[in-house]
Amino acid sequence: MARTPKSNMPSNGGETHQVAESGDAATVLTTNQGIVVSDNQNSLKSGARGPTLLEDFVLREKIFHFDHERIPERIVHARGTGAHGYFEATDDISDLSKAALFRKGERTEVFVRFSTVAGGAGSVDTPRDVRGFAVKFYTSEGNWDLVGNNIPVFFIQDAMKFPDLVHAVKMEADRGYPQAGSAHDTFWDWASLMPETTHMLMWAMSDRTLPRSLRMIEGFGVHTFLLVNEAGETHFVKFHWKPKLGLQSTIWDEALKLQAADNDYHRRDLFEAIDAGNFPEWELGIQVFDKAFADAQPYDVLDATKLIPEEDVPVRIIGRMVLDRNVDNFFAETEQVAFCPANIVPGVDFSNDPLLQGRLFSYLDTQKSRLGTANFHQIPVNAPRCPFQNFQRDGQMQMAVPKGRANYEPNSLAAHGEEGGPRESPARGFASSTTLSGEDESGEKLRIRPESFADHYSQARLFYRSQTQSEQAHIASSFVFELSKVAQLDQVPPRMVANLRNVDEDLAKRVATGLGIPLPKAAKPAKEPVDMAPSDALSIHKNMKAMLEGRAVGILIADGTDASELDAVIASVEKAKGKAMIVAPKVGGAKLSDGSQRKADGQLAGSPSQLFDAVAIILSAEGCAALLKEGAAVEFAMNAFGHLKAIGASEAAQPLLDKAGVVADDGVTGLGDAFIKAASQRFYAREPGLRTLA
Ligand code: HDD
Repeated sequence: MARTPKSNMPSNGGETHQVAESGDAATVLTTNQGIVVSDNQNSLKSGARGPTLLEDFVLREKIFHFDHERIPERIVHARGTGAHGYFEATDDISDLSKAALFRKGERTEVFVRFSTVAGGAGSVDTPRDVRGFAVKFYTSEGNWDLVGNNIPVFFIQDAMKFPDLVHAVKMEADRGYPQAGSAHDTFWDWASLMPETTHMLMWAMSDRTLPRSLRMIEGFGVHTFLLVNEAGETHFVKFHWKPKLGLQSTIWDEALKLQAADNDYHRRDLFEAIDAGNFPEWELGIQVFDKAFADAQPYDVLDATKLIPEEDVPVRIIGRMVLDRNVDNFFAETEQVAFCPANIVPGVDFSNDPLLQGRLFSYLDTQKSRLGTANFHQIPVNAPRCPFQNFQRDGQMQMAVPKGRANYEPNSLAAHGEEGGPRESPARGFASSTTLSGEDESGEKLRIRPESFADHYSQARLFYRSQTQSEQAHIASSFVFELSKVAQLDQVPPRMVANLRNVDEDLAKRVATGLGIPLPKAAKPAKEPVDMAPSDALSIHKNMKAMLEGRAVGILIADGTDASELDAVIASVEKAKGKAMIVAPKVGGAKLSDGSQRKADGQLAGSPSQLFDAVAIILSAEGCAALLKEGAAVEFAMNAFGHLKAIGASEAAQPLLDKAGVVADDGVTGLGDAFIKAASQRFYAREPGLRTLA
């Protein structure tokens, strides 16, 4: 019994058929072979209640394709989010690099993917974790991938140790947990046995790993690279991304509560900002230095566990990057984008950093396994925007259709009037320049770590001593938190604290006291640490910008809220370029003092204050009385206070503040200008009165 459903006519299952309005080939649903589908609801059966027929190619194709939708997730950095944009060179560095993308005024299309490291693709956005910051520049001379992190150093010095690091930090092999976090036995067992991780651990235990927004993180190329100019002269270089919105992190309790409030906090924040036209922006900076400088340092510039203090080599800004377009399809673009540090353009080159050298192999290899074919470079998000051609042929999922017989060279096919294919260009081609970098490139074959990599503590100490008191307390407390999760309390934490004694005696004592263990003997360092001059660039607190731009203010209202007070707060938040979000007990909104109904952006139960940078609580006496009975309202104020945020409140809201334990300080204000000023910052001085930090 054939059925020909009409537009939106319910089928026998009560379902809706949405039928193409016209026969236009572009709007009708088809199979992958282009056959128009007449019914996308019912499989082909022998009789209305009979068995489904194998002949049903529409069903088979649909299920077959669905069965193969997932591809292996990235072994690390599986959870990420991406966006398109452009890079614009703003300074002339032709004396340093011949790369076309650095020509002043040149605009280059980019794709950026931010990620967490340890968690799976379905994990949350806000664990304590390093953030990946990978940029693909589609330059006119080919693709350059700068695959960095939001931390300028790394856990290990040699790529040989990468699988061990990743095995130790990811969920434990036998039990499959914990997901997306380093606070467990195997990570700290490994890390405490690897003193070279100490500097990176200081960063990982700091608030750098708890960013408020991906728009508020720095990015670093980590390794020392080379810049090469037209004359073939080389300089060492480190790359830095500096966010226009300044640095901002959450605090630990807030990050934990964010995991409950919004698993997608960072990707939503990035997507919505771009969608609203508030395009995130970073400056690209370089630290350039020569061999004489490198040789004079107490550390080795080829060691990825070391940074170069900005006070020693200032960061020179040479361009800006703007992310101005969200992806159209998450899988096609963000999931399939394939970064390879080996993708490099003339004018930039690799150094002999042994971690970088290992990465040059690893990424190409992983893309083949993840994307299934050596032709992954043809996927639109990966394909260069400049012409590319060679004699590589065939392979799975070959999309190009090369013409003619020229799939080898040398050939003389052109002499017979045939297409001879492309040829190498010594003048324009990439020529490795490492012989000019002054590094050791000859000698015996050795499996050895250079002596110059032996100091594992001086820069960890530099980092710790460059932090504010509040930041130091956060670092000490994170060590205590993470090591408290380790089951072998008598083994691993003492070993870790023994390492920390080489960093800073006070830090080691705080961690030991916080854990309630005796202070162990200091570990014997491979090389005695030295004191370096503290660097302000390493502190988040010294690099925050007091601004509402890019930040959100949550405004709690209820029935009876004064309409003019509410409108005034919204107007002043928006004037300061912040985002005002109304929260009410019901998403339909509240009936204001003037009788009007004001819709809410979020329902109180689902919009806790951790989602916002500051809160305003605008209530009438009756509204406040009603909210005193709502746990979520009390927590709204309590957590905003606990997370060191500004709270601007109407007078009638005072009983709610009292119940929430909010006490007066600089961050607790009325609703006027004082609130807007306070809302642009956090109140770290409040914290010692609120919780015990190590
Ligand atoms: Fe890596 C992914 C950053 C060391 C092997 N890495 C990956 C991504 C970032 C980084 C941002 C995600 C890229 C994306 O969004 O698709 N990795 C780093 C940094 C490192 C580093 C800054 C040290 C300075 N990585 C490193 C080493 C190895 C790898 C030493 C192996 C020897 N990394 C990989 C990988 C991944 C990866 C397994 C997983 C998915 C991918 O490559 O595409 O190949």
